Amino acid sequence: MKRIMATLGFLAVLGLVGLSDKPVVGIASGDNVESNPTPGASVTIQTFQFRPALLEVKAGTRVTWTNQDDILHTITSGTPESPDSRFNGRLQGKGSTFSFTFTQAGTYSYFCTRHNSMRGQIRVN
Ligand SMILES: [Cu+2]
Repeated sequence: MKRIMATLGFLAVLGLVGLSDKPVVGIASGDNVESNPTPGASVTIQTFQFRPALLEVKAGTRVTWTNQDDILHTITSGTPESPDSRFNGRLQGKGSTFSFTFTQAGTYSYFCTRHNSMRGQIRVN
């Protein structure tokens, strides 16, 4: 029983530390204490396609795109019809990367400005 109380106290302290800083999604509940604070996910660009075209992540995830093509692609937020300038990465050639951290839930569309048929989405839960 003492051990349980100590654990609860420890979690309470963690909660206070989390609140003293800017609010962080996922710290409100003790259930998330063990989770990785900066989880990552990746999208590969290959033969003019984003893979996966739809990626689902939790809020706070840093997504990294890696270009496997030998030409320039961009990671531009929005759609060709209505870019929203949330992010805009340029991947010059093979091996270059771009990262963006999604902090708010929602569905984020992006595309390549050089090849408008290249489109992808990040769904943040
Ligand atoms: Cu492209």
